[in-house]
Amino acid sequence: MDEISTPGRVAEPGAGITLHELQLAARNHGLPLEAMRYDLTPPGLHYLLIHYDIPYLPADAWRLRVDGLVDRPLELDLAALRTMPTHTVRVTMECAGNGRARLEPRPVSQPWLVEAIGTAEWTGVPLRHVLAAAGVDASAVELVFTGADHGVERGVEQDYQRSLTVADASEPDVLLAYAMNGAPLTPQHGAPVRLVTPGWYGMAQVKWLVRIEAVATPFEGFQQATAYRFRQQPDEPGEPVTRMAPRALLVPPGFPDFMSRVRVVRPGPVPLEGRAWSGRSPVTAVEVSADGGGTWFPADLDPPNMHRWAWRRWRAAWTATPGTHVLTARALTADGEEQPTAQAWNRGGFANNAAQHVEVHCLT
Ligand SMILES: Nc1nc2c(c(=O)[nH]1)N[C@H]1C(S)=C(S)[C@@H](COP(=O)(O)O)O[C@H]1N2
Ligand SMILES: [Mo]
Repeated sequence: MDEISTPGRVAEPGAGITLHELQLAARNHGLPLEAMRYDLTPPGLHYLLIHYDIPYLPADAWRLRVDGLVDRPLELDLAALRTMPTHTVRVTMECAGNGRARLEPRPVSQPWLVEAIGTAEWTGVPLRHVLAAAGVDASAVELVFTGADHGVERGVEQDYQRSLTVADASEPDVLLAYAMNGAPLTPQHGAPVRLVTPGWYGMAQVKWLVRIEAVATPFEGFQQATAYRFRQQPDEPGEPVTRMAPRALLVPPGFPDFMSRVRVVRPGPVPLEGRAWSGRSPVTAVEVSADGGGTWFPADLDPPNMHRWAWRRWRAAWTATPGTHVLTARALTADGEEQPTAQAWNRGGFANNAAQHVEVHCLT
């Protein structure tokens, strides 16, 4: 029983990742960063994060219950959902734990470096249409979303559940998505229907959605009130993790060393490119450094486009000289938020958007 009631912990200084963390990392893979060249992440390359097991949920047996404080409780099957108005949104999604493995001390959990990202076009029914059909009562303050997956986490047995305020849930781009990049959802991404909340970290985007309940008081479930809080001490309530902090990443330049993945380039011009995004205010500039953050120069950002919630490509020119270099990039947003070069530590290891460092060896 010890195994299943272990409280959240941070690793001893210098301790390597555990076999439990390796097991999580093998199930939940990241985006190979070279795939950031694609505007839309090809199927199978989008990162994955699954707390428990992928539930077996055949599409023809699936039902979505909408109940609680509503005038007309609903039970929808996939055919009923598909008769409702559809909308497609391009969304860059990132796990709130992205960057966790670089924190010191290291919170013990899924050990992401920087690769827990992906960009997909999600198609489905805007949630507000379903809420209107059910008639959410004025006394409701939140909607609780329940997935079909079940597990135990730090001793608490649970279905995966998250909530949104009625206002957040009614945003026009919040979807009950049944397609990803034009194809039915795959089992690992939440088939047959998941919630998509553009701009939010991944934990809000409940997969294998089977129930939406309108409730009169803020939801206090595990994934809302215990996990996904910014805390320095285990016993403080903490602030909730919500929207994605700004981040820029480089498409790895040159070619990799197999084991270390250190990059190798030849002397001369090396075109740099990458992506930048924020779930808060839009990214308006990216800066690049070739000396580990000592000096910065501006990158060229692709023109703003219609995809408010998707990453933007940036490019920069760099001339490599023999030796070792540390490339880094940082995103800046319209409201003046600057991606930090130092990490902001918290016990859960959330939202560590410290600028990425890419070690490059230039041959002679
Ligand atoms: N039902 C359910 N929904 C879930 C999860 C889960 O474990 N169960 N993981 C969440 C987390 S933490 C993330 S980061 C995203 C990952 O979505 P993806 O695997 O499609 O990239 O799904 C979210 N939705
Ligand atoms: Mo996540």
